[in-house]
Order: sequence, then structure tokens, then C-alpha cells
Amino acid sequence: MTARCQVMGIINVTPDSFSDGGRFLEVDAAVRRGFELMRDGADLLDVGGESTRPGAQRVSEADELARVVPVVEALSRGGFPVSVDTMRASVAQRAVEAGAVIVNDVSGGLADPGMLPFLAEADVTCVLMHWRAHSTRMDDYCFYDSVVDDVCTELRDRVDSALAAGVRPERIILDPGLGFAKTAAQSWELLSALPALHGLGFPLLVGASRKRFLAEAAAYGRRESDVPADRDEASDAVAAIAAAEGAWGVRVHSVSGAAAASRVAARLRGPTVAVDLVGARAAKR
Ligand code: PMM
Repeated sequence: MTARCQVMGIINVTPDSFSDGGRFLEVDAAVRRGFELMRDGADLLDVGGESTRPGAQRVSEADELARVVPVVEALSRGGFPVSVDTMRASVAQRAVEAGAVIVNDVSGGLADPGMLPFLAEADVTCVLMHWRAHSTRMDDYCFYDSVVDDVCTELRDRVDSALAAGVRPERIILDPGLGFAKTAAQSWELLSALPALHGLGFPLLVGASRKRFLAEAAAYGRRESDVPADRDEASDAVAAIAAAEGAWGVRVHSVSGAAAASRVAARLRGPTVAVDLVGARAAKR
């Protein structure tokens, strides 16, 4: 168990991420990307088959399974810790059977009533993210009395539901859901409130990488850009701050800067919170 901010490398197995080729090429490219991310310093890999960017339509369960399961299986077989980014209990279950050690549900269990019971039954570590609505409608839900207080209250509610379903508290990681039903200003406000989020008493995952709210900070020395990869330096800066503030992990597209940030923070602040990803599942086998 590493007591250092975990760098979660993102693998989006979606057609818009890998523009040409059929499914085999998508899967093949995603697996290769996983090996690259691990070589560059990732601690674990987050595999997703459904885009959650604002306005994105849902994919079918069959398509999501076909995209995600072979990639999870290949990377797990390669010995890498894999997380599955899904809102569907069925996809989570197949991914866990294929070797995933974390279920990253951006809806925090809200999108699929079967998710929390599955997480409890499988005794698998989960990320519960703050979420209000699917991507086609989430921009209509950016209204808060106080974004920090309301996100904390709604995350506490997600935790209560998970515990009531039988999920063990040591299996829960929370995420403020930057950019999900949040304006840029609200995402910045949440980032400045990591100590308040830590007050919830659970390990925190921070996902700021390449998000639109970083565009203004990323434009230093050049024009503001619509190219997400132009936000990598700003993403690294957020990773450094999150690691310095004791986040359990950061979810990033480009891992080398975040991996360095994690090691610098570990030297400066000492060990951070650790989550045992495989203990209970291994014990059950
Ligand atoms: N963001 C995206 C997708 N999955 N999962 C967690 N836990 N936290 C996030 O902030 C998050 C996520 C959207 O970003 P992408 O389309 O660049 O993967």
C-alpha cells in the first residue's frame, strides 16, 4: 500500500477519443495507452467507455461492455491496478470479474439503483462523485446556495445511501465532481475548499485534468485555447496542489507531471491516506 497521492491515468475507450478504426483498434489502442501511462508513472488506470462531457449522449449497455471489458481484462492481466469508470452496475460487475479493483461511478450511485447493492456485495472500493444529472442536462443544474456546503451535503447523502446499502466505509472514496453541474467559478471554489471536503472524513479524488474551467489559467503566455491538451500544465499545477493538501488521488490524462507532484508532496508532507484496494476481495477468494 503506497501512502502517496495516487496518480490515476485516464483511458477513455470512446470513438471520439480514437477517431479511426473499428472496435478492435479502439481496444488495442486503449491497452497500449495503458502501458504508456504506467510507464510514465501512473499508479492505476481508469478505464471508461461512456463520455460524460457536457452534452454527451448515453451509450448502450452493450457498447459500453464491448468497449470496457476487454481493456480492463488485458490491463489487469498485465498486472496493473484498474478502475472502471461507469454508472452501470452491470458494467461494473463485468469489469470487476475481469479484474478491476475500483468502481468509479461519477453518479455516486444515483444513475443505477443496482450500483450500491452491487458495490456492497462485491466489497469493492468505489469512488462516489458529486453528480446531479446526466451530461445532456447537467448544465441546467448549476444552482447552489453555497457550492461547497451543498456539494458536501449531497456527498454526505451519497455516503449515507452507500452505507445503508451495505458498503463498508473503508471502501469509499469521494470526489467533488469538478465541471459536473458546475460553472467554472464553482469548480474553482470547490478546488479552493479541499480542506472542507476532507472534513467529510473520506479519501478524496480530484479530477481537474484538461477541464474547460482550467482554460483561463492555461492561457498563460498564449491565447486561450479550445484544445484540451493545452491545459496539461495547469492540470499538473492542480495535481500538485491537491497532492500537497493530502488528496488520496488525482485523475489525469497526462501522468508524468502529476507523478512528480505526488512524489514532491510526499517528501514535503509525509504519508497521505492509503486505501487497501485488493484486501477484502483477495480475502474472499
Ligand atoms: N471526470 C470525467 C470522467 N470521469 N471520474 C471522476 N471520479 N472524477 C472526475 O472528475 C471525472 C470522472 C470527465 O473527464 P474526461 O471526459 O476527460 O474523462
